[in-house]
Amino acid sequence: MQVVYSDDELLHNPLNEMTGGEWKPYVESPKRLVSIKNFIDRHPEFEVVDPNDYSLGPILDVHRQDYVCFLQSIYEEWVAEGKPAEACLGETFSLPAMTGKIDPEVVRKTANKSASGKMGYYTCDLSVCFVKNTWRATYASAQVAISAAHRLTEAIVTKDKSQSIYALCRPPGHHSSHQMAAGYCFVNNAAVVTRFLQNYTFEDMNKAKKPYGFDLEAIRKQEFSTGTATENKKILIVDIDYHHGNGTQDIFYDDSSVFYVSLHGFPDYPYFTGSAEETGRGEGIGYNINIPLDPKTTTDAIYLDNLERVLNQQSVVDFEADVVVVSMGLDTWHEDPIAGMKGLVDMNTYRKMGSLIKTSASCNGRPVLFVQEGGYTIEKLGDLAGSVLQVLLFLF
Ligand code: OKP
Ligand code: ZN
Repeated sequence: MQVVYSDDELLHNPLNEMTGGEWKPYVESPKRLVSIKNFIDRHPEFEVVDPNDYSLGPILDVHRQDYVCFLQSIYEEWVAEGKPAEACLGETFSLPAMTGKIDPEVVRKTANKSASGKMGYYTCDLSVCFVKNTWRATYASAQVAISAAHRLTEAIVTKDKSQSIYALCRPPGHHSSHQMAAGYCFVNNAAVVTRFLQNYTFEDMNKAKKPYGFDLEAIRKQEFSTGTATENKKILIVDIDYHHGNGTQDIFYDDSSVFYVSLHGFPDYPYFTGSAEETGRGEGIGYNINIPLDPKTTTDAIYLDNLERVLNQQSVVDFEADVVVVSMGLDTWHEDPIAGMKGLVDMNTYRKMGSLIKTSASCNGRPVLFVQEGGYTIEKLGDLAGSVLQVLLFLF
């Protein structure tokens, strides 16, 4: 199995985050990725490949342009205002201003007048701390995911037998929405690949491809390509991260061409989404399934039973996805320092998750793109990822 990875992803390394009222060491550390990469390097079934560079185009198919400019420049502006270099975090949040009384464009303009205003406008918690290279790592993480989508498309077009691939992404993405950074996430990698697969033909992808090399000035001036695909591919997103992927849900909430399914600890971060009542809106009604699980009582068997049921549920099967995107968080494991289901104690459960993703009626025979999300038991992450992917290593 190919694994797309870039060293640039390690460059985002904030010191601290504010969590549960306490200033704590940043949990989403580069060590997470180093640990998974070490595991991958020890196992010859995996082949590590470099990303290409597809420009800002595919990122801008999901995220607002003013938000992407914010991601690129906020750290420099923050420091230029004389604020502490190691604590680029929100101070106020714009929600109270967004009650519909003030024109949202006026709120946006006011917020954009200061670095703190921007932080409050474009973030919604205290886990998205910016450092000098946050954008560099975020851009790399997105290019890793897009490169994996391109390679998967190549495997589909050439009828290669291994139609699954692993995008070793960091920072993660599923809490980030069109114009919001949250939960360690800045760009929603799973959403970006979903739109990339839908909007780009294989020829578009080949045209966009150039060697990856981060150059901020060049990126700022980038002329980006856009896709020309006409038939809308259907993408099933299966989010097995412990946390609800509020960003991914939000991005596709009105969309019947993307089916979002999430199993997550509930109630827990992000605390205001993830209920089973959230089923989509407009055209998207019925294309969003949340399975909230009690972290105290969910066991290996309960988790697998829920995953099996939803992946064999009629509406998901009838959707007939062209590609499955798995938001692969590894933080359901009972030992996870910030998450974890108490009763998820058997490593075999992760092998069975992979096996369900391979064999269930909704995914069977379909190409699968694994996108790395959370997971914080640093030493265990390789084993957990390897277990999920094990069944997919030699298939199709
Ligand atoms: C990102 B991903 C818990 C604090 C939680 C943010 C969690 C973001 C998780 N006490 N802070 O989905 O793994
Ligand atoms: Zn998570």
